[in-house]
Amino acid sequence: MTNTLYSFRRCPYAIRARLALAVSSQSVFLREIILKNKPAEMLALSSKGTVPVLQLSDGTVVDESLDIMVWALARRDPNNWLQGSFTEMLSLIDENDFEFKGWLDKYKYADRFPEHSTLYYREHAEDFLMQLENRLSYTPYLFGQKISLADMAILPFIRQFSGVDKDWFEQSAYPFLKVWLANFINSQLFTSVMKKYPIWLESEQQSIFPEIQ
Ligand SMILES: N[C@@H](CCC(=O)N[C@@H](CS)C(=O)NCC(=O)O)C(=O)O
Repeated sequence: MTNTLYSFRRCPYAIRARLALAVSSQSVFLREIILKNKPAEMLALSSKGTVPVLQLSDGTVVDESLDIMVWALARRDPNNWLQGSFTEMLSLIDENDFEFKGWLDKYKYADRFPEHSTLYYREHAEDFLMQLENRLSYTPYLFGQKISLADMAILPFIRQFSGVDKDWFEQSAYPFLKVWLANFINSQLFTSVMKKYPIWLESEQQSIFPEIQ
């Protein structure tokens, strides 16, 4: 029996989980879901109703994307994403998840938060971008010369930010961040985890992820 991942293709949390599963070659049955119509099987495993959810073959449920990343990399970490200061990486990822993501959502869905303007939300989100730009002006990746857990946990959110207003992002003053993001988006790893899967229906055959290269 193989592990099962409930996923949603465009969700940045699910993307980061798939990145770690793919790099560590942890094979899963991928169940692509629709957020508006979550399968009962997934809710029975994790009642909070967020993706990603990983069910291990021994029944263990891992329903936080970062925990899925760490679980996968602890089994196999061929590119040493876990190398470096774990505490510092977690602290930056925390800032991403608990501060930046909030501003990103408000920037993206500004019409749902009419108390302030789109510009206001974007400027708050930019505090985090500036911090990343500063780091990337010294080294090509957030924690040095090579990709780490922090890059892969944060990049899907920066990609989402860049897509809210592409024209604005393209002319924005974040040269190092833009190169870092472009390298990620053009990477084989990212392309491979963004492959489209049919929506999972109970009766349907299972999709295997990652695909054997
Ligand atoms: N802390 C969770 C957050 C996951 C999350 O919020 N995922 C979003 C999709 S990007 C979700 O499932 N939202 C529930 C919904 O929209 O109903 C994690 O890291 O896995």
